[in-house]
Amino acid sequence: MATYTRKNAWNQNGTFSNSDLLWYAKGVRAMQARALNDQASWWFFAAIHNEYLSGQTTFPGWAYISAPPAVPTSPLPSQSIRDKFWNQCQHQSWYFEPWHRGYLIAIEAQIRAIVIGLGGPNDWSLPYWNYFGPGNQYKIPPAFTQLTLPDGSPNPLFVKARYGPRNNGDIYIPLPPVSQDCQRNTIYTGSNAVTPNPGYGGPSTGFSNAGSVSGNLENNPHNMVHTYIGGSITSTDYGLMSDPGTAALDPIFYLHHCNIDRMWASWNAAGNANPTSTNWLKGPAATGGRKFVMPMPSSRAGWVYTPNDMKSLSQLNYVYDNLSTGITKQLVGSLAQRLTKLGVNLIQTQPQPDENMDMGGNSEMVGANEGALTLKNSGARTAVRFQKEAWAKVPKSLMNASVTKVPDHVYLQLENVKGKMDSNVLAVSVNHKLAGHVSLFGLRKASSNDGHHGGAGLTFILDITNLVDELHLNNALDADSLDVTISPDNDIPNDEEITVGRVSLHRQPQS
Ligand SMILES: [Cu+2]
Repeated sequence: MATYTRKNAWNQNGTFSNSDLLWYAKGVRAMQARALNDQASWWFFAAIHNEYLSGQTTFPGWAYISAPPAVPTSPLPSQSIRDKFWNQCQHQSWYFEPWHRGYLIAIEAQIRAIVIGLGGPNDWSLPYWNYFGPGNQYKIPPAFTQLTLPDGSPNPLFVKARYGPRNNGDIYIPLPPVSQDCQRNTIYTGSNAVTPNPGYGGPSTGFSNAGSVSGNLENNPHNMVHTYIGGSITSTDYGLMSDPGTAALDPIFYLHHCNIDRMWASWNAAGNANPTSTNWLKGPAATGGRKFVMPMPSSRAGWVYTPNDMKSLSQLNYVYDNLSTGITKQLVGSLAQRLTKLGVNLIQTQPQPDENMDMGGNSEMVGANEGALTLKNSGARTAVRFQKEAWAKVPKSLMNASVTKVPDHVYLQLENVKGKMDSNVLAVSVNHKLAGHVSLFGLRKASSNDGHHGGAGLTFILDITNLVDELHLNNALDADSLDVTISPDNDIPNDEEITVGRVSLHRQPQS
């Protein structure tokens, strides 16, 4: 059934000798030549993802973006067209994967139609940027950083506001902290021995243009790659990729998402299942939310799709030339490793059942800090105090560890993180050991009062099970608190504030 093959953008060293990239550039140029209110324009497509066209009187308002690209802010399409198509992207949600798959199919169809019209190959397909690939592939393909095409005309793939992880215009993905560990997860929504909360694909939500908790694929690599590509210089000049309301203006956006889509396909190909609940399959429209709908070259009215239509590449007309990520799932292996470390004799090991627990379903809060924290450049430090009785179950479960009594999982939660600048990554440490990194992609939207959650901000769930195991082995769990430090990767400008509502600690029993 497959007619189209999406290939690695680093073929021919990621230069314009790779004809997929050269035709992409020509397609982007043609879409950029169309007006904002043309449903087949570059600008309209970026607004389908998310936009800052009205009510924003400074950057990231689209009128304040420094060219290139020169972003038009008029003529606006009618209100009904905007309500139907714009601000659809699904984030912090189990719809993240299927919504973006349909979005890629739609822009690929637009560009393919242009390529064919210009006499190019009629099977042109969107290339992907696999930053996890060998050699130089962690760097942005060079075709995106040159000022001109081979014929000397301006390169539409070049974007000024793309600053990179060191904010100096050098665009690459730092590995680690960006990783594809999420590919080891075995549950789309929920958790088990190898899948930390809230699961690979994200928490069950309704229509979620800006939400609260990202799934593991969305959190890392997706969100991390966004903020590392975008970066920032000041609070009034940060990279387009750093914020969902400007991200799809940068042509690298679609190659990044193509890789995320490839990872999802790879995860399914490894035998992991998508949700089977009708709420997921039918999408938010089935319960009164908006429809997923895209303009198509063949249909001005738009193509309506559901997660059920997107759930497997076998139903669609494209494939990836390569689905390997170099990560294999090790369900029993990683549990065995944990138990061995805790001194459990594994001789009678039986395979663990693949439990599918809903996020937070059986978890219990076992500690918290005093309350809100403000993050400055120097970061923030807080004591997460144990709630004695509840916490006592954690060390107890560790002491009683056996093959049939798998000890608790422990999560640290940064709740209701709010602010206006998405272009940052926070490093979180517990008792001076790194617990993980989180990207603030989506922070502004999630913090604004007109957001769907009324500005609740982003919440991050860090799996600190191994760290707590380590403390237990070092007899360091008899203190009355954990010491948590949060350090920003990028400077937080003086006029900006990032707040953390609360830092809390949770246990999740495994048996
Ligand atoms: Cu994205």
